[in-house]
Amino acid sequence: MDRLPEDLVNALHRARRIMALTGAGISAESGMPTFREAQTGLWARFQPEELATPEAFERHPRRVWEWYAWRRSLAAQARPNVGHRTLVGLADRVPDFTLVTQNVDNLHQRAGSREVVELHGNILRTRCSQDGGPVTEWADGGTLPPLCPRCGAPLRPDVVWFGEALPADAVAHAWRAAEAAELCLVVGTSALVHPAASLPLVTREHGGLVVEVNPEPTPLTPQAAWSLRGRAGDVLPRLLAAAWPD
Ligand code: BV8
Repeated sequence: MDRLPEDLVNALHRARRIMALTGAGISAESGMPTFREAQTGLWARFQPEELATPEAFERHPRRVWEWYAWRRSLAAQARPNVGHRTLVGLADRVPDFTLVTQNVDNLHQRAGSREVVELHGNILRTRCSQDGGPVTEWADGGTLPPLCPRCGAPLRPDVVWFGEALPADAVAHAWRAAEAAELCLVVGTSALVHPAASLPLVTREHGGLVVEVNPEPTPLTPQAAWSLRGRAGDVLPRLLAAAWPD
């Protein structure tokens, strides 16, 4: 990634309302496999899209539960990286900053981001597959998935699977921020999953500009005013330092 565009640095410094949308790529430098990278080890033979569905949980509840237990352990071992931390620094400098993530790894919160709009839930939370309510403790009855202490139904991770609706409050919050944003900073997403992938287009429709940070081009690239070919951990700190050199 060579020099940062001057007009982008100025727009960043001047912007009063910014929305950041992050995907699995911002956690790649924390050692988290991105969602579509070939899965490793035991999980290599499965496609994430075929595991992250209600049908998979229905047919193979133990397999799906253990896949999330594996990913939860990866997330717990991972540490937020400079990309996550730079977004905390950005939030301190921009009057109205909203962080929206597709990630379920809780790394933004661990980096210090205070308000994180979680479009796809959070892998550290568990809920009852029947009443949807949160469950923080359960007996180890020897079976997997564990059973809800309230009603006996299998427990599930508090994430949004393919074919499931996103949390209405998160969607409303994200859409409001996208409409109001002067800049939508899109970091580390393949821009394939909807409705999240539509958020930058909402900013554009309302006269805002899209900035993309990704080592690869994506379907969003043609819509971006700036598409910075680089890794989040390299580009984001440089953007922050250039826009706020103090
Ligand atoms: C819904 C939680 C309706 C679980 C996830 C056709 C067209 C449009 C939509 C659809 C369609 N067919 C089906 C749909 C709907 C479907 C969808 O979008 N499918 C896609 C695949 C076409 N969407 C849904 O089902 C959604 N629900 O529509 O419901 C509805 C409405 C009302 C009532 C009932 C139903 C639900 C979608 C949510 C699914 N859950 N995650 C879990 O994590 O296990 S999505 C999953 O993908 C992850 O959350 C992930 O975040 C998300 C997006 O992936 P990315 O984050 O982009 O990650 P990816 O690996 O793809 O890319 C990484 C990127 O990082 C790459 O570009 C790479 O270049 C870059 N990168 C790598 N290293 C770095 C980097 N970038 C920067 N720095 C680096 N170092």
